[in-house]
Amino acid sequence: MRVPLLLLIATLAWLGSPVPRLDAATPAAETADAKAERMQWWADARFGLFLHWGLYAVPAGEWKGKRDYGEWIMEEADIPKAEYERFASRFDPKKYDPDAWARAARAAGMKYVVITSKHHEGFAMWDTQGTDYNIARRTPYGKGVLAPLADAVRRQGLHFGVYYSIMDWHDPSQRGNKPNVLNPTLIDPAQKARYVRDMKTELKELVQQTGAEILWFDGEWVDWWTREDAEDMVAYLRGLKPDLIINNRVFNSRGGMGGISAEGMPGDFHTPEQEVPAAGLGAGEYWESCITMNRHWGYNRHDQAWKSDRELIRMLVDVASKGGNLLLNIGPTADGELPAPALQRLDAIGRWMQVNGEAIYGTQSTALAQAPAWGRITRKPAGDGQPERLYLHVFDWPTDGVLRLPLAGKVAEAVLLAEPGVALRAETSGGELHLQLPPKAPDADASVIRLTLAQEH
Ligand code: FHN
Repeated sequence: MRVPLLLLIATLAWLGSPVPRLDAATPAAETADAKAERMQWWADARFGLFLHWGLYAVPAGEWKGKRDYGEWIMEEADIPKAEYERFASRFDPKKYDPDAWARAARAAGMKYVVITSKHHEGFAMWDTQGTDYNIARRTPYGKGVLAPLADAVRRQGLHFGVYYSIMDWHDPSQRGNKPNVLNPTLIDPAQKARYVRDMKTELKELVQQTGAEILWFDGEWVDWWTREDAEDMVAYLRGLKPDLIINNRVFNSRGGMGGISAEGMPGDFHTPEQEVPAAGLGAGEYWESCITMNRHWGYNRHDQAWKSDRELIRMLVDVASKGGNLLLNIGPTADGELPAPALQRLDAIGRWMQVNGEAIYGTQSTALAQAPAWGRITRKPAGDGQPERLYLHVFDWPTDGVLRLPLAGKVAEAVLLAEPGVALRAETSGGELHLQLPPKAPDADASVIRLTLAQEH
């Protein structure tokens, strides 16, 4: 069977690049196939919503005349613990409507939601036995916000996960490493065992009370959190929920914002932050780029640097074309609302996904050495009686009406997803496929062509 030139390039590109591999959760017990099965829904999902919500939403980015803070405001504005705790008395999200948030995520084409349960500030967004520094005990709202969101998310058919910071600026076990510097924390050796027990109490509550399917660790760079601690935590969590998906930030291995761990580190997926890797990581490597919609993770009322609809749609395409997931972040307000500009962008992405979602969900990277000049390509391998399909995401519509790509295989059908009833003329010339396109792109942000490859008999 002739392998299409495009896929041959892809395979050679991939084989040439030694790729880091994360450890299966329990190396002895889980095979690569078993991990692939456990990760399948997550890998097919390709697109999720990240929510950074905590006491930092009360100051909303501003403190003593400075306006560029986010969720690090306690550290960056050097707010003493006792003063920061007083934000809790002002956290009363009366407008919180978890069903509305879940509907917005689903309408955007998102398949999972990850929300901060406890950020570095140490404030727990649910009624936990692990610390009384929590939303039920310290705020006028008087109850947790995570389980209601988890239930709402599942009512929309989506998956739910929680973010959890290992570093905790508030817990008495930890202190800053210099006067007025909280990050990274140092731990009091006499309290580490108690703090880890409290972590396990809290994480067990989160798994059992919210049904979380993803544990998104962060704040892992503290030097007192060892690989042994991480592997003990993974084993503990696997014992609670064997199919739990845990990111690579369960241990300090991501090497900064690039987020890619080296061979054999604990965790299930790599976590590039505020960036998309230049190329895919190859088969069997799971990764997710977490990116803010404006400039801050936590709500900042002055931050109007919202990414455009086009930038966000093309970012999602770029990530999927490299075989990754996009976790797109919004910081809710202290009142419990998602900012209007964020909702507008979710709506725009959702309208694009309604037409083109099949070109994102369940697709794989072609692992091309580099993307075509006119856009990106995602791929659905043959299976379940379906032939192999390539999705050509055209950002720059050809002025001469001919789209060219290095593909030697025979094409059974070429259609625009926006006009699936209209077959496009496809010709092979000099090892290239030439597609005759209509004069106007159906979608200026990204128009998608589905190529169904002929099955060799
Ligand atoms: O310090 C955090 C930051 O506040 C934010 O939560 C991001 C999101 O991935 N993670 C850490 C920085 O890598």
